Amino acid sequence: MAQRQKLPKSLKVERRGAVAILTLARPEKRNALNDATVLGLETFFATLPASVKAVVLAAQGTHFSAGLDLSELKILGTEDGIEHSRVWHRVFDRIEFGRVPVVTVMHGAVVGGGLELAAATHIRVAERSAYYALPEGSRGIFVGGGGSVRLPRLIGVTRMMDLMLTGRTYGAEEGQALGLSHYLVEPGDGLAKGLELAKRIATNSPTTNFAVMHALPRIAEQDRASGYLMESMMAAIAQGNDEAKKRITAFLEKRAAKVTRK
Ligand code: 1HE
Repeated sequence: MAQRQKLPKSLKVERRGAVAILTLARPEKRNALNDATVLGLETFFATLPASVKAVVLAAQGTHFSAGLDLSELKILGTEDGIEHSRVWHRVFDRIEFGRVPVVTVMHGAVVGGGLELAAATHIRVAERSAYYALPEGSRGIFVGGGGSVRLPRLIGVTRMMDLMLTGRTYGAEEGQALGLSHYLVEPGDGLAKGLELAKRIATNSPTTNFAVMHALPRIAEQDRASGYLMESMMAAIAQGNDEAKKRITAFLEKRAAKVTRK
C-alpha cells in the first residue's frame, strides 16, 4: 500500500479493499515495542490514505507483543522517562481518537505496553492462546502507555491492581469475560475474524464511525446533563446527513438488510 512516509521494518502493511492490515513484525523480539515501532505506528495512522475506512492490527510470531522494549528503557533517566511515556500517550491517543476504527487481533502474550496498545484500539479479537499481564509490577516500573487511564475503564481499578501487584495473568476466556476482548476465536482464526469485522465497520457511514469513536467515549465520561446535550447534537448531525437519509430510505423501500440473528 502506498504509505506517504516510510515505516520501520517492525511494521508491515497490506491492503484489502477499504481495510488496511498493520502487522507488528518483530517476532524475534516478541514484538517488543521500541521507539522506532511506536513512532512508526504514529506515522502509519497520520498518513492513512483517505480510502482506508478501518484498520486491523495484528502481529507476527507466537505472541502479540511483549510490551515495552526493556533494552531501551534501561538507558533512560527520569526526564527522558516522562518524555518517553508522553510519546506513547500521543501515539496511542492518535489511534483511539483517530479517523478510523481499529480492530486488534491478539494471540499469545498481550502484556505490558502490548496490552496498553490493544486497549487503545476499538475492537479486540482474542485467539484462545491469548493471555494478558502487566509485568511492570515485577520489573520495578509502572505502566506508561495510558494503561492506568484505559484499563481501569475496561476491567476496573482493583483488577488492574491485582495484575500489577501479584503478577497474575488472565487467560483468553477470562479476558473475554472481563471485557478485555470482544470476540474469542480458535487459534489461527483471529485475522479472518478481524478482517470480517473491519470490512463491516468500513461500510458504516463515516459520520456514525466518527460519532462512535469521538462522541460516545466522551459522553460516557461526562455528567448526565452534558452527555444528553452532546448526544442530541451528535444525533442531529448524524441524521441530518445525506448518508443517513439514503440508508433509512433504503430500509423503508425494503432494499436494506434486516437486523437478524445468525
Ligand atoms: C524482549 C522483550 C521485551 C522479549 N523487551 N526484549 N515486558 C515484559 O516484562 C515481558 C518480557 N518478555 C517475556 O516475558 C517473554 O519474552 C515472552 C513471554 C513475551 C515470550 O517468551 P519467549 O520464551 O517466547 O521468548 P524470549 O526467549 O523470552 O524472548 C525472545 C527474544 O525477545 C529475547 O531476545 P534474544 O536476543 O535473547 O533472542 C528477549 O530478550 C526478547 N524480548 N520481550 C526487550 N519486553 C510504556 S510503559 C510499558 C511498560 C511495559 O510494557 S513493561 C513490560 C515489559
